[in-house]
Amino acid sequence: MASASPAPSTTAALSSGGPAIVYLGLGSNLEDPPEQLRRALAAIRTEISEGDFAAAPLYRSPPLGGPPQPDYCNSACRFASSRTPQAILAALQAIETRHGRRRDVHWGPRTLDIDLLLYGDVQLKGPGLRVPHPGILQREFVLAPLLDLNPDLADPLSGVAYGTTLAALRRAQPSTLRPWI
Ligand code: A4P
Ligand code: MG
Repeated sequence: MASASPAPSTTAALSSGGPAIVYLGLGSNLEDPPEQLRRALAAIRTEISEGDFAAAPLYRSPPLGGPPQPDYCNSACRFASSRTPQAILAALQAIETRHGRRRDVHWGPRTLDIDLLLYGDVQLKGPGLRVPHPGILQREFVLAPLLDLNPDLADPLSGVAYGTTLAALRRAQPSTLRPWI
């Protein structure tokens, strides 16, 4: 499902006044996780993306935090959008709800979780929406698919390349990420 086209520059997208380049992270560990992600990626492509859509491969990773629960299927996608970050979050939550998402246990098992990881270089610190998503820097299952989509991506706050962050994470602890087969 990955696209061969080069990743557009987030800076160029916003400074030109055009659509923002948006990156999302997806996760599922209930009710056929890879199928949940494939259906969600198709819905994002047809309902939200306005172009330049690309999806990363599917990965398997052990659950980070929360109660004992099955392994996760994780991935990420990228697209251009002229919607606001808030409107994108609302559209993502509608897709999650259609996939039977329930919010009863924090970090509990879920049919589908879609996080807004990056919206160009924009920084938001509201109670209902934080961008860049605060979990990016600590999570191999987020960083690896992000870098599949664009190996040159850097943290908008610090300017540090995500590739450097991922390499440091993997030096600190062995990789637990596997292709989803
Ligand atoms: N919210 C704020 N900023 C954002 C954003 N950038 N994107 C708010 C999406 N949502 C954002 O999210 C709770 C609230 O966060 C939303 O109402 C929204 O307004 P949620 O999806 O309802 O609940 P959650 O996912 O349980 O909480 P949270 O804190 O978002 O958890 P994460 O960070 O999504 O982590 N282990 C593995 N291996 N793979 C995983 O995918 N995921 C989690 C959940 C834990 N462990 C995991 C994985
Ligand atoms: Mg979430």
